[in-house]
Amino acid sequence: TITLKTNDAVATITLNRPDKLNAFTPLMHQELVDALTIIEGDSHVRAVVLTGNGRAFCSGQDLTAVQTGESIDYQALLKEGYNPIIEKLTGLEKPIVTAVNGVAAGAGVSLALACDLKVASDKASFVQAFVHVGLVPDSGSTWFLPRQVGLAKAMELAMLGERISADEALRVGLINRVVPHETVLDEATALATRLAELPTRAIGLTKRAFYQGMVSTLSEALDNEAELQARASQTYDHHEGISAFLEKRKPQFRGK
Ligand code: LHQ
Repeated sequence: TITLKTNDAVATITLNRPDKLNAFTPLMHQELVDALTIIEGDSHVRAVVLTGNGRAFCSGQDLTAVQTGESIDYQALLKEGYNPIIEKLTGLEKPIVTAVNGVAAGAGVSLALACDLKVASDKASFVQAFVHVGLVPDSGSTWFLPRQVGLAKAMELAMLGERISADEALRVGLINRVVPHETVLDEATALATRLAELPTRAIGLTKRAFYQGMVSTLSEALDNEAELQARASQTYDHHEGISAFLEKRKPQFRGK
């Protein structure tokens, strides 16, 4: 249900159920977590691209698999199926770029929101579809949305469930870039390749610092920064960055 390909320092995960608009199944949950675990343990991988095969990015939960809320334990489905993916994406100390190649709906939007940089095709669209099936936003959407677009817009997107274009998503701050449809994977891969050449340990720690900072006081954030900076200071790339600056040459970062 997914593919994982690694090319030099960039790993690409592709959701691969195009006939179902890449809707989630329990197998896909497991395969995504497994792929992210492999990426986590592979020190050669320094950046990740996440995209979808076919005309959609991800249509959220496969609705053909859920008839009614009575027969399936939704709490367990979220805690065991969806939440570990979101925790893995946000906890991975490597930058993740998503190439939103088409429509993202429901938990498919949450999936994109849990990535660090979001590049969307000009044909992509975003819909907080949960309300249309009588559900609350899940898989992190209640956390990400108000933080990324502000509470007023988050309420509107979630309560009305209107499908918004990539341009509108860019305007409200949901994504980073909109590119011509045919180029979306290339653009995201180029961005991931660029990130992979940067000090990716520091970038991973930056990601950690931001996520911790979102739920901490300023004093806690300051303490946390000091702790993470101590770790960053131990990296090869920090020393390389300083040396290159003083020697007036281009740094050669290694991601360690
Ligand atoms: C689908 C799906 C789909 C199956 C399109 N499943 N077949 C939920 C439940 C429980 C616990 C945990 O959490 C969750 C989280 C969630 O994600 S809830 C939200 C689930 N997702 C949705 O409600 C989105 C449903 N889909 C749509 O609204 C539309 O299909 C979108 C906006 C994604 C795309 O619209 P169109 O581009 O007009 O395509 P379409 O509607 O014609 O769909 C094409 C086919 O894909 C169609 O099948 P068919 O056999 O007629 O060609 C759809 O039935 C199928 N499909 N999404 N999620």
